[in-house]
Amino acid sequence: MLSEYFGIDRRIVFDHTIDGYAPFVSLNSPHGSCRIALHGAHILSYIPHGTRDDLLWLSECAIYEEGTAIRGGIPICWPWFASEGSPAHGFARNRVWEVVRSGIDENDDPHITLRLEFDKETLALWPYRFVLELDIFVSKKLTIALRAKNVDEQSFSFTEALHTYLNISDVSDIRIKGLSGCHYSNSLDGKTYLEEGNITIDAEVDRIYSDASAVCQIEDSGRKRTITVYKENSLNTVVWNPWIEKSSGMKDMADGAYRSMVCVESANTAPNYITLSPGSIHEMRINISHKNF
Ligand code: TA6
Repeated sequence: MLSEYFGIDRRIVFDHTIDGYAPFVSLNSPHGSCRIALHGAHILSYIPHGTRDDLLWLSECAIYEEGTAIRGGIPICWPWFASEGSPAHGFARNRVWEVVRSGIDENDDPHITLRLEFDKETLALWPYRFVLELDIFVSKKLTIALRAKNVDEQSFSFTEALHTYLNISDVSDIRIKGLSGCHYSNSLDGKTYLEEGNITIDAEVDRIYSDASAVCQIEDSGRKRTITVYKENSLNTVVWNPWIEKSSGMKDMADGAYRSMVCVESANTAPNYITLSPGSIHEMRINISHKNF
C-alpha cells in the first residue's frame, strides 16, 4: 500500500525489514541516500556521495520495538526535551508516524513528509490537539523540517530537539566549532559556563547551549571530514557524549561505542518554550552536510 501510493521507482523505496515492526523507507538521490524508520519518523542513516561513512551514528544494539526510541540517528524530541515531561524527550519518537506526501524534484532528488496527529494516547500524556509533520529532503545535503501546528482551541507551549547522533572516527579526534561565546548549562552539575573556543571531548559531556542559533561544524581529523549542522528557528544547541560509565549502563549501546558518536542537537529547550495559539504553526529546520579535507 505505501509503495503503491508513495513509492517512486528506486528513489523512494519502502521495506518491512523487521517482522511486526513499522516499515522503513529509503530516499535515494543522485547525491546520496537516507533511511528512515516510520517508527518515530526516525532518520537512521544519511550517506552523501563523496564519503564512504554514514554521517549519522546508529547503535548496533538499537532496540526495534514499538514504543522504544531507537538509539542513534535523529530522534525527534517533542513536545518536551529531556525530563521536562514523561516519557523522557516526549512521545513523538516512540510513535509510528504516517506518510502524507512524497515526491522528487526537478533534480531527481526525493522528499517525503511524515505526520503524527494527536489521539487519545497523546491526549492522556499531553492534553493538547496538535499536528506534527517532518519533511525530509535528500539532495547534496540532508534537509529536515519539524513543523508543529496547533489544531486545538487553546494555546499550548512545547520544547523540542532534533537529537542528532553524528558518526565520528573517534571522540579524541574531533573539534566542535560554532559555540564559542555561548553560555551553556552543564546538565552534570547544574551550573552555567561560558564556552570559550572550540569544544573537544575527554569526559562525559551534557551541555545545553543558549543563544546558540549559529552553524555548528564538527571537524573530524580521523576521517578528514567536517560535518556541518546548519539550522533555522532553533535557539539552543545540545552537545552530548555519555562517555564510559553512562554508556556502560545503556543496554542499547555497545561497549566503547561512545567513542564513535557525538550528539549535536538542534533544539528549543526551556526557557525557550515555543507557544502556539490556535491555528498557528512553528517550524524548526536543519540541514546536515559534509566536506572532506
Ligand atoms: O540530549 C542529551 C540528553 O538529554 C542526555 O541527558 C541523555 O539523557 C540523552 O539526551 C539521551 O537520552 P535518551 O532518553 O535518548 O536515552
